[in-house]
Amino acid sequence: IAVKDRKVALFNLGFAYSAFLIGTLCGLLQVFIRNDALNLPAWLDYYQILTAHGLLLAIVFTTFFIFAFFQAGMSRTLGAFGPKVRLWNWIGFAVTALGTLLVVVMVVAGQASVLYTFYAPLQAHGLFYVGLALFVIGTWIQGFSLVGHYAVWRRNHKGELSPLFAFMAIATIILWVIACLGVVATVLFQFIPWAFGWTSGINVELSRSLFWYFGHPLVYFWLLPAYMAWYVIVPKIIGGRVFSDSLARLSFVLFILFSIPVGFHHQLTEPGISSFWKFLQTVLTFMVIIPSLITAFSMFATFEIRGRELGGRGLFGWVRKLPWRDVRFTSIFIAMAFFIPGGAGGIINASFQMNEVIHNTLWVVGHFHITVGTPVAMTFFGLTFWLIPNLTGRRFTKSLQKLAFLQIATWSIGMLLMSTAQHLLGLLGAPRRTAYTGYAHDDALAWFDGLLTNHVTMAVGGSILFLSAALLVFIVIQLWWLAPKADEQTYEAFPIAESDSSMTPRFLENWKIWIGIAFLLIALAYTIPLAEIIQHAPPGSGRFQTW
Ligand code: HAS
Repeated sequence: IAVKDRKVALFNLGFAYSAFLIGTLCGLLQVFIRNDALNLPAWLDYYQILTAHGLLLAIVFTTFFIFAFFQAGMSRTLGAFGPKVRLWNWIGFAVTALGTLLVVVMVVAGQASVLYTFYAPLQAHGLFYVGLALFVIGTWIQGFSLVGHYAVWRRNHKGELSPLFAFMAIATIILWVIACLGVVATVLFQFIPWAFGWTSGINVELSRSLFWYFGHPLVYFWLLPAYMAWYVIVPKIIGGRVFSDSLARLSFVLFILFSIPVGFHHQLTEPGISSFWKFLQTVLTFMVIIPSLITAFSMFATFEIRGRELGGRGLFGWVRKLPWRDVRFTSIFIAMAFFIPGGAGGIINASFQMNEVIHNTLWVVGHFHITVGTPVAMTFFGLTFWLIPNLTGRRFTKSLQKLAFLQIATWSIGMLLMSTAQHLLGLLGAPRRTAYTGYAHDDALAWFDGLLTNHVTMAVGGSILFLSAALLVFIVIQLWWLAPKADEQTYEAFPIAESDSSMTPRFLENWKIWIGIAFLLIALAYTIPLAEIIQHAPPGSGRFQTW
């Protein structure tokens, strides 16, 4: 990576890990509150901490990390940034950071305890929404400057497919920009006027629908960079190659098409949307499972081919040949393994009728801790172990590698305990997002007394997770400032696997086709139901719903 391009990536990482430390501390407080072991002082609110926890980890940590990864990877695969691209990356970073600080100040001030999903009828101070708008604009500036870098590369390499990393980064940015249109619309036209008192009410159903138009693809904005690591980085670390260049590109294209017109699967219990449109979006949700199945298949193929190259025999002999002692690989492998139950849980959630059982219970919290909280987060940890040394020129020493193993082991155990308890408690009816966990009823309290179906188990898992997070931040600080400087031989390279694109159809990189089809699907899934929602409570009708 060009030396001049390293700094902006490092600044993004610095923000990411600061948010990570505070966010995980808020998580620790959460599990103790739910376990009734902690009573908050009057000036601190349960929902305030829950909002901070969700925002700092799910939104701030992920987004800043993702842009650091993209900036480093785009510079690595397409060459050094030009001065304009570099400048716009910095401007974008500054705007994103400014928005984040404004949001955080409002949450700390107790003016924005509206949870990370922030849809109506909960209302925050107007400046919270201004902060959100700045955050999105900042990410767009960073995203578009990377698109500019890519456009220059394509102009200079007419007729060639771009490197797989760059292709995937651009696909993710396209997904992010289209997804944000929903949240931008609700923040600018609904929340800001409402929160500053310029309008008397807000169409609640519309705000929730626009939020989830954004909220579901948001989870793929987190997942796709992890998939980039799985497809492009992991094969290099294990000494192999990308299994299939075209399959990898196809799966990313499918995410652009199917990850957006599916938001209603978060709203299956809401009466303001008719069943037909919920059903249609449920079907489309099942389509978005396919690229993940493609990814699972590609990963197994990559591992098996490499394991056999290394001499593995028999049905599973190749498994033993994989480089288990390399924490850069092992961390990401465990992350992948967590996504098998994580993805299965998602399929349960998306099944229209079964959603009735789990909606608004702790099950959902369990689900997202084994999707974004482990497959995504632990992949990011695995990347951190070499990305920071790569950017700072320090060594990932043997003793730090041992600590890294301890860190991923504790994260895995903590998450296993916490998320299993959350799933099971959810099935027994424990609600999410409330400090009143037992319905103050003896029967309900008795259900929650099992070994795993217990808020104490959840708290034990949560505590191990916080220790693991603190350990990770310790490793990050070492890799940034304190580890010995690397020389030419020990310098951590940015691993990019070879991907044979000679047989890959060129149309896979024709973005106009995919963006066009994506908008068609969005129009199909959303036009009529959104029109109906607006019709039920048109602006100026006095029929805005505020509770
Ligand atoms: Fe989800 C709720 C449906 C994936 C995150 N989800 C949430 C929420 C979050 C979230 C944060 O339909 C809560 C939102 C809130 O606050 O209310 N989810 C799905 C479906 C998928 C899915 C169908 N979710 C994710 C991912 C997330 C995420 C990814 C974050 C990154 N989700 C739902 C639904 C709800 C929901 C409903 C609403 C529930 C409600 O009522 O509130 C699919 O994308 C999943 C497909 C994935 C697979 C797995 C493939 C496996 C792979 C691993 C291969 C492993 C290898 C290693 C190679 C089919 C790729 C081998 C190792 C060995 C040991 C063998």
